[in-house]
Amino acid sequence: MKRISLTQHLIEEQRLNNTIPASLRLLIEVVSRACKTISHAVGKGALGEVLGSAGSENVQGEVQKKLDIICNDYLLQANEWGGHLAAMASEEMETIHPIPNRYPMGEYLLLFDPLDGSSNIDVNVSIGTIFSVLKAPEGMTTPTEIDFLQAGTRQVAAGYAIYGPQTMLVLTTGNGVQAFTLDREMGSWVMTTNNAQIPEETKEFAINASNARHWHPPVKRYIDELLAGSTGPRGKDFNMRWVASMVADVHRILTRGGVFMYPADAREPDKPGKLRLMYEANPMAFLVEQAGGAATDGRGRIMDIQPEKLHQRVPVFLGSRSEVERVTSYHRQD
Ligand code: P6P
Repeated sequence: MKRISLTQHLIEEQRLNNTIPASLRLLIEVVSRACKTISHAVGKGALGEVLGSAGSENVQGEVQKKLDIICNDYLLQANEWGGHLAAMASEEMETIHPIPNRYPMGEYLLLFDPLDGSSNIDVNVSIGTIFSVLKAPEGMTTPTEIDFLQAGTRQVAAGYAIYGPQTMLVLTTGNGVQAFTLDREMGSWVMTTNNAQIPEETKEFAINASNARHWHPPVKRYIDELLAGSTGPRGKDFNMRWVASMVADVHRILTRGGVFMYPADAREPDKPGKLRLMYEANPMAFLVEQAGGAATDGRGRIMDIQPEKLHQRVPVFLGSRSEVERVTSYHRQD
């Protein structure tokens, strides 16, 4: 079977389908190259002297791993000089990172979680890089945080790299979802899935069940029904998975269906869940919707949310459309 490379796919999207301009093609190529570098660093593990804590905390108050910082730097360095970006934002940086004056400023804003699931790094479980691309507002001269506060529907591209048994890049530019597997011998991304589709129905759900006693009633009702299986109102048995690496859980759902949930709960009533809107929920929601699935915060479409803060959190329910619609309807009835 003749497979095409990421480069050929992007050039065809630009030239044949006219869906992406050359500057966005360059941006995606640069990000994909940085993900290859990250894959190499992650793959070394202890041999690379890069495991363990960095002894610092990020803006989220989370302990940073050495690799969190290394991978953040890889993405900054790779994207600074190309002339395609105006600024970047990252889970690992409190404020935005404007392109240095010595480089030309481009028309895009890049947001990323450089190494999502980093609690899994030291135990050799799949982790990933998540990215989201927005256009800088017309007439913007000096980027500020406010320029990033755009709803998820304004994303022009989104994707993730997953560093697992295979290293893969999963991407959308608004024209379906394509997956590329890294051919390590050639150093190239090769398309292995074109137009990924999430099955409407599923028997698999993903949630951190250790938080069950803290869940709000709509989540508790929904999960209790799944656990009741064929003896309960759903009339069928369900299976559970929880990798605690959003990229790995979402990749499984994009591959074979399922529903992923990180709800708000009673532990911290003012905290709307754990996941961040701008560089985790929005890019994953774009991918999931482009693959025929759904993504809500329990009440409304995640991609319709008007952001107020760069690092704001949001409850996440995403995956197979029928299940997301069901759990969302339970919230609306609450
Ligand atoms: P918990 C990883 O730290 C992350 O941000 C997501 O990748 C993952 O889905 C979630 O947190 C896991 O959270 O509370 O189960 O450890």
